[in-house]
Amino acid sequence: MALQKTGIKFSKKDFMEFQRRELSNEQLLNIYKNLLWPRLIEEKMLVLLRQGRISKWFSGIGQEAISVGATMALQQDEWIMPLHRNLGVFTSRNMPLHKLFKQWQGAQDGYSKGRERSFHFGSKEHHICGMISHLGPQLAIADGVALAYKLRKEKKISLAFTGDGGTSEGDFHEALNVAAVWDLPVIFIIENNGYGLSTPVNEQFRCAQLSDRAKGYGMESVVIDGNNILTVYDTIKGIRDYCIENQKPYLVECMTFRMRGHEEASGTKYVPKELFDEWSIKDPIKNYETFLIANGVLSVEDIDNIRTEQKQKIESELKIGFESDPIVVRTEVEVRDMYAAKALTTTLFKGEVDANTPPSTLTTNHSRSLRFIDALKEGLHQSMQQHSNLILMGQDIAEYGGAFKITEGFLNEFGKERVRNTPLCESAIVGAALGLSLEGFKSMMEMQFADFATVGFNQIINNLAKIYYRWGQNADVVIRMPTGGGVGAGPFHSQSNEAWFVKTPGLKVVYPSTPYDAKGLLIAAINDPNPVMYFEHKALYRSITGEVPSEYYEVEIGKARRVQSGDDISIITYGAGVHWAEDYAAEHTDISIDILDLRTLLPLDYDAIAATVKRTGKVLLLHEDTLIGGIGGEIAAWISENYFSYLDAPVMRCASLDTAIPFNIELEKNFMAKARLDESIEKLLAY
Ligand SMILES: Cc1ncc(C[n+]2csc(CCOP(=O)(O)OP(=O)(O)O)c2C)c(N)n1
Repeated sequence: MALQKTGIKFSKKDFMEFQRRELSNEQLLNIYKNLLWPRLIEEKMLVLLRQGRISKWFSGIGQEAISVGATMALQQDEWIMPLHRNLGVFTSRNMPLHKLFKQWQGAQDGYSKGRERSFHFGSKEHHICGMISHLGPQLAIADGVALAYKLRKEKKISLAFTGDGGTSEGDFHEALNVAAVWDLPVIFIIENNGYGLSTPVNEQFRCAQLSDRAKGYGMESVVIDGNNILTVYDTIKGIRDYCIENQKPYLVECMTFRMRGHEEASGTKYVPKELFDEWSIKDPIKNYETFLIANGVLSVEDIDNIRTEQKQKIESELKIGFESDPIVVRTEVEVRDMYAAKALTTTLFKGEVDANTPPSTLTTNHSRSLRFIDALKEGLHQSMQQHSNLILMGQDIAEYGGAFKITEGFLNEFGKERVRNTPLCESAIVGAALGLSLEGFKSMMEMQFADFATVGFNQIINNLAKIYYRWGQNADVVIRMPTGGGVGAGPFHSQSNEAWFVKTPGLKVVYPSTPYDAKGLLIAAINDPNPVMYFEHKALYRSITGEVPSEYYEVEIGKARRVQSGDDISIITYGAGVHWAEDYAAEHTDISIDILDLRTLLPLDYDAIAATVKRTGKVLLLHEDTLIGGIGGEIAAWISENYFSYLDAPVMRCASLDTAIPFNIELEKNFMAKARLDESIEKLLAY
């Protein structure tokens, strides 16, 4: 294994001394064919691009040895997280060119049904995880996959790529740190090609080599010649065995150069010409051919023949690739495919109940009064018993039991592997949760406070929410979000941020208001194969009690609950708002109020909303979230569009002030929607 110690500066003299080691001629030839294949495909793509037959191209010319060598060093069923210059990963996993080509054309029968561009797609069959444009998020997904391998004691590794530019993202730091702390078998490869788009490395970082950073994570690293296919192959193969044996991650910095522009339209004016001259001498393919000829493995004629054969194959594959039928647009399929269908087996649990059955009729036995927080805890506990593949992750959730003590005692019962403290790195943990999904695990991540979801926002919004639609991989993840104010906790421990997620197709957003729902909806969220943002109002944890069956049951996601019926006005609400509405109704028995608890904000229960509108004709939307952009506006618009003729008054909203949440309890009271509930209802009644 051609390893150098961490921190050794890369020197040019290390280039292109090929070491064949124990590789047979046949193996050397196989490596050559794999190395040449993406180059010839790319050369053809550049022609097609000029002819306007494909739309965009990110070139990996000059960097092929890294993708090809690394992929060949792994087993076929080990997950790889490639980026936009890694055509060699896709080709070395033997993905048929005609289908790749259909993908690049946006055809229905490509890998993403026309929904994704260039290299932003994956394939479960090939164990390739599709990138999102943001680059860095790929790295933490590799952590999750490696965790899955580790938990199953499989002798496998995951491998993620980053460019030099991507190493400045927080995601790089978070993913490497988590891999180190959890002793995960992951190989992180940096392709240092000198530029991040137009920005040279001396404007990106100050360390001598990017691999120097490994030391800060307590990780080993090496710098290698990324243009030498045998060095890459041999190094990654050796590191793979080493990391599996020792259960640890490794950082590999591959020195290389981007021989074309960032993407084909952007040019290379900012790159000094001498660099191209210098690096064309180090071309990975030319050099390997020279080596093969010099060692009698291939003749010049053999090489010509292989090139001709591959070019012919490209032409015949392209012919098939161009044969796609025009895309058939079906809106219902597009909308449906934002979510994975729930497998029948997961819906048929004993004790499953209809969403509108009152708690008292639910169970023949064992219903008792529990606090909201205890109901949550019970739902989570029973889910851990139900699903041996459910992993809990969050800050301080193990020995400490979590900031709100919801997982207290779980560690003793379920062990450290399944109840995992995390470093402060929300983005990496959401990414790792996704990685666990790739390997069939379920996970629940506890945000210590819903406010901190901002730090994991990209992974939630762009990866978890969209991955199923993009290439059919579901994100079987629940993120618990302790939310809401009324507890004097100030602007960053009290926000109602559910609306940020409600406008993101692909997520489900659940928000219980009673102990009964808290348990049943949490169980349903964990059974759901899609990403669920599970909001739990902190002020309800210990202030609300209610009947909760002791058995394992689901409350159906997407079904609202009629809290009480009335004829004068409707209050549509959720979370703490349900209790405000109930308190108001109890104090104003002369007003007949229909109260609807939404319970799920995405997807909304439009039938239940319509029913209450028809019943009263006067609707108030009540929520603790601030007014502008809150879900109340969305529901109001929907009612006006669809049920205008039933209305006897404008649809009204009662929400919190459009300010941050203040700390002082009097200021906070004034901020809260509840402070304006009386006047809102009076106004509505006056119509
Ligand atoms: C979060 C984010 N910021 C900016 C971009 C725009 N962008 C795409 S690729 C790129 C350069 C990446 O450089 P590097 O990581 O070195 O990879 P390379 O393109 O050189 O292979 C930039 C700035 C992006 N896609 N995502």
